[in-house]
Amino acid sequence: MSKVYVAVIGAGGVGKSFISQLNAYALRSKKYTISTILISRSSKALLSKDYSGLNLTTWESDISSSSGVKPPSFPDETLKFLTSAPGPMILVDNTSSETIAEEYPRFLSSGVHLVTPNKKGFSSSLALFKAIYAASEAQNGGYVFHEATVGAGLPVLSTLKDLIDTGDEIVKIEGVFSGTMSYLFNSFAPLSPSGAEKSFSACVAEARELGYTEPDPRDDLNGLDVARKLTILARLSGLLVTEPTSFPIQSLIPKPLESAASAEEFLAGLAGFDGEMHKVKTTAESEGAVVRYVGSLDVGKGEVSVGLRNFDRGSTVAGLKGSDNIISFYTRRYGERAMIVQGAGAGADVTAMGVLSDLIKVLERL
Ligand code: NHO
Repeated sequence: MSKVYVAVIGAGGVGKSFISQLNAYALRSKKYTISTILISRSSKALLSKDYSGLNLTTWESDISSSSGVKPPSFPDETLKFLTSAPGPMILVDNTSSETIAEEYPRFLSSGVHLVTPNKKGFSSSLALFKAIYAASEAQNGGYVFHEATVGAGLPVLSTLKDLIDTGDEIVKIEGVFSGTMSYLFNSFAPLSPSGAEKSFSACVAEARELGYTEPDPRDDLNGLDVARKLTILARLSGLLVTEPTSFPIQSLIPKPLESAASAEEFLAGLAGFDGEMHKVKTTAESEGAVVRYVGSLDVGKGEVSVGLRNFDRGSTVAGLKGSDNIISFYTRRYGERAMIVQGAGAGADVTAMGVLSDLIKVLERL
């Protein structure tokens, strides 16, 4: 059995689910002994100072008890602790912290492997993106995998890599990349309307109550989450966009509500703009189409865009259900019919699955 060490930073929705999946994997693995030596939240952490490993069944009560200590400082103490492990070390960043992402190159250069659903490192400045890959590809650099940064557990980045590595040519990638936006438009402009029509603001409020949106829905409606995903896909396809804001992003936040003081104030004001979204919806309907929020990347033309588009009622995008994502790869080999990846694209369990499958990829390469 090979012994491998794992450190988990961030134990919120995805982090908790990841730890539970990791525990189950470790128990059934006949090949690897996995020792988790750090679980860190913003203000409390569990450390296995002798590297023997934490108890992944009781960690939640342990971290809130006297066993929970102040997290080691980041990056210095954390890096020292990780690089002193007596075997291969995998860092799992389950936060959305930019500060942590900025230190990825240092950890990778020190031979620490990295898996993460955190989009920041790969979709902020191009310099950071390049530094991460340069550190990983240098001699003795750690492996880096971030499948869950696009489409949660769906095989989006691994599919893109396989297409490129086997010599296919990416022409265009497009689809619905946000579980929140998918849910929102599938209920606002359904393919088969049933009963009373719902206003856009009512759909946003409902999506928020069901936990599909960020606590402040503006963080979904501004389109930046989708823009970050498109930035990652563009860069991995060879289109080196400089920032996630360097291409057109259609925000669904009415200008006057950008500065609303709270999510509640925003939602209350949104009803005043329902007429505009209703018009968008009925215009699409009059053309036999439905409106959806999509991202599109044209590698040949070097264009990326994020926003509303009308889709023919018979199209696959129009037929999406719930909060599903759909990503179509148009390539030289697959042609106009595209290779399509579709399924749940948001939620803690499916995102954690993407993170764990990346960790297994690292194990298989050690
Ligand atoms: P949480 O629940 O806020 O958890 C983050 C935790 O990190 C918190 O407990 C916080 O205290 C801790 N933390 C922050 N800074 C820290 C620090 N310096 N040290 C230690 N701990 C720290 O967030 P989630 O939902 O668990 O998300 C975790 C990461 O996964 C984020 O980077 C998020 O962007 C990413 N992610 C989540 C989802 C999802 O469904 N929850 C998805 C992808 C990636 O596929 C999903 C998706 O795209 C959803 C999207 N909104 C959509 O399509 O609609």
